[in-house]
Amino acid sequence: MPEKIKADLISLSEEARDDLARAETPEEVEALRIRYLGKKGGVSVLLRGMGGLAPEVRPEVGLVANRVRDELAEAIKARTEELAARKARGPAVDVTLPGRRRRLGASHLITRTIDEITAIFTRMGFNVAEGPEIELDYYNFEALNFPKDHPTRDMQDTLYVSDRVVLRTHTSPMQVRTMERQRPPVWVIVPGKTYRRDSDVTHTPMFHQIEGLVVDRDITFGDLKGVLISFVRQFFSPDTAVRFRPSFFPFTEPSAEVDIGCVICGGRGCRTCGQTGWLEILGSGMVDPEVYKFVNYDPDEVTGFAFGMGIERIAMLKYGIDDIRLFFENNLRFLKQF
Ligand code: 2NM
Repeated sequence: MPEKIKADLISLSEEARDDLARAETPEEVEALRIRYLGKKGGVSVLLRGMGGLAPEVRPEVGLVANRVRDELAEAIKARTEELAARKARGPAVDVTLPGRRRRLGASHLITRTIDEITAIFTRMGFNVAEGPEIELDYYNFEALNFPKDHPTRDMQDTLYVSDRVVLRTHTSPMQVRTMERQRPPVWVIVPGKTYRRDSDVTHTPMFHQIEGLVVDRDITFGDLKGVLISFVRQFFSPDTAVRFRPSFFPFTEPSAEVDIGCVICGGRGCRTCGQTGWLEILGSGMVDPEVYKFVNYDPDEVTGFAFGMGIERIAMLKYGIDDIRLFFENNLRFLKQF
């Protein structure tokens, strides 16, 4: 009989310790204290059974009961302190876990195309200039030899800020500013945002251009052809077909548009090239002597050529994109393809 009570006390003690190890809050620990050590708790109930024991074995059982009670009280105190300390430490941090990877951003296809074109021209000796998008009518039209009644000046095509101020319709005004500031030789390209009142699958009100300008003694149309053919073959491919077709711009004379063999059909004729086998990619020409008058260059001393291209258009052709608006929707599933 005493052996039975002693065994019960010991297994009660073990059960209490297991429960205690699983207790995660002070409330759970308190509930266990009441269950095992309270007036109606497990240890007290067992000790009440001592009444049935022979007087000479009672001290021996009492000794075990006291030890179990003291040890449990000690374990409860330890668990309470441990939970308090854990709470004070805050949430556990496993410093051995691998770090969280940050997703890297990437340059937009338009930015990358500008960078690529800029790199081709800087390798040929061009400098890069940037300037205001809000521009005086004087630099955007007047100094570029646009007649007062030129259709592009119409409210239909140009975004006016006031009578004298426009959102630049091309980056050429910065080339006039460059010529105002420095004497020849000038080798400059101007990338940047430009604005026109236009909106459909091939036009957006804001788009990007790169224009180039070379002015020095003895610059010829042959220099223009050499620079632009070299550019086209570096940007598209070394065997791209190139042709120069007469055109007109107010600020160049003579003027030429540059076509490349259609990158879609290889020149056989398709929807993209309108069955011609050719795609127009840029405009160019020898700077009109009239322009030099505005910047105090002497047309008898210097000659030069200039060219301009739309970045979106050239990127659409290179990457086979059929709607310009895709560049501005910021749909990552589109942008991540390139
Ligand atoms: C083009 C086509 C042809 C051009 C001319 C000038 C300047 F300032 F020198 F007169 N800048 N850009 C030019 C010439 C631009 O874009 C289609």
